[in-house]
Amino acid sequence: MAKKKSKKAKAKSKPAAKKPARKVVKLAAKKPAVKKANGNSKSAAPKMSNKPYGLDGKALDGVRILDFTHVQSGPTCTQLLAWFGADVIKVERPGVGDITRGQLVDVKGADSLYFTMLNHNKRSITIDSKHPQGMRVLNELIKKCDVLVENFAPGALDRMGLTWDYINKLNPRMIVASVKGFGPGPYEDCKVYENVAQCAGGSASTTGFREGPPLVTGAQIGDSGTGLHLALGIVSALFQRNRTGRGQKVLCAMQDGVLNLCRVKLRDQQRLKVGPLAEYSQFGEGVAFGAAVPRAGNDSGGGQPGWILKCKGWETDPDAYIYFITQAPVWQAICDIIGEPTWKTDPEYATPRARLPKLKAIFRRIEDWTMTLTKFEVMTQCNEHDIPVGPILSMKEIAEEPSLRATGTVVEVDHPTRGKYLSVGNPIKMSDSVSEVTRSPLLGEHTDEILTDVLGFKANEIAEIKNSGALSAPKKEEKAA
Ligand code: CAO
Repeated sequence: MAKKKSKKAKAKSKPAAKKPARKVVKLAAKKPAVKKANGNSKSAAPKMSNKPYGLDGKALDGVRILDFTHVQSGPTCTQLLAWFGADVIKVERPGVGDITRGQLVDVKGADSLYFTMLNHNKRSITIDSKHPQGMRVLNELIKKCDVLVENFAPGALDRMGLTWDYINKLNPRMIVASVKGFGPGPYEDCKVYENVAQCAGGSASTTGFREGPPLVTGAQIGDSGTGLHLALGIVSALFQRNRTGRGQKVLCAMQDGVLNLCRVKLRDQQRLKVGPLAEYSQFGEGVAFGAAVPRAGNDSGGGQPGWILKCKGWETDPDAYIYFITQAPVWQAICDIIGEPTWKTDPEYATPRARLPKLKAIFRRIEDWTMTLTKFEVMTQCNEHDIPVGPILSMKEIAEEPSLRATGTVVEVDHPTRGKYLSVGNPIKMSDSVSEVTRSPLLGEHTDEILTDVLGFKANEIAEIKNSGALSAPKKEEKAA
């Protein structure tokens, strides 16, 4: 919006030649607000807490999330926000809920681990969003919440009647955050799951061995990766709202999220134009490069050559391997540790450039040494010399690792219908916002308390809404009809 020019600005814009004799203007003695690096004025900064760190609430206390997410990408995002203290109200379809409640079920009659591990610290309310009384409840929730997070198929939220214009009118401060498979463009209407995103975002094409087909990774970079991206977008939008007073749309396309994580491969695509990628082992093997970045097997992602090597017991243990990096500054230590001291000065081995064409043979020689030791023994010996190595840890070993339990990265959670189970806690540790992991909600567990405490409905109104059927599963006969 164009602003009216101030007197001072008008005077400034006059041509220099016509400028009157310089007048000394006495500025008011009022102290200007000191601008801090974050753009807030000092006077707006809250008084510093004198409570001990970790005992003055949580980072997102007071933030309320209308959580319309399901499956993995969206729930990852809202679970993180809940761990940071947001009140996350998960809206689920009556009788059904998030589809993952019933997927990959391991304990009959109980919510699956798929669901419980992605929905900690949330509350659940069941609402049929296509029922007029359901929409009545949703309208109130929109007014009472700060953020709506959803990862429905493209268009589903609009079809419910919850368009941006509608939400923005009801609550102009609301942030509407969405995960979609693709951003605007030819594929924007497509439904997308994890592996589709891995393929469309450049991960599959660059993962696996050169001789084999593209591979998807075990890390859920499409779902959980995009959920992480979305959480950052939401927190940034909340921060901006402190200044602007208004909400905004936040969109994370899974293709974009995966590509962001594959950034180094787009780097390599451009480097191909100026020559072969010398750090890829196919260079040393004399195999020509094509038009696109190839799959690099277990080559190191950075400029330091690395490979996965067998360790003692590999014949029977599929995880008896170690990732070994021949970092240039510790090359001399590597030569000593594997028993090839002459390689330290031999011009055929002494420099990274000389080693590049023979990396395969060098790693084979290092493997002769690693195969004499367990992966943990290799790690101990290498760490003494600052040689970077990574033991291939199985999920069993990770689950049993005491240090991960001690930090709360792996936590044991109790659940009323399934009993104790292991989960991954908040991987982001904050000294003044400590995360406790509480169990996921049962379907609709908090419906009454949300209607009463959050939305302030009176008993007769609650009865009216409930009797309408908007919060419960349709009866069998209705379903069949
Ligand atoms: N009350 C009434 N209806 C509800 C409801 C509620 N509380 N919650 C959901 N629904 C309805 C939706 O309105 C939608 O109905 P319409 O198609 O008639 O508009 C319907 O449930 C199904 O929603 P959906 O299309 O999102 O679900 P799906 O199982 O068919 O698709 C998925 C799942 C993940 C492919 C799709 O949601 C999607 O592409 N999401 C975006 C990308 C994404 O997040 N993918 C990652 C998922 S994790 O691997």
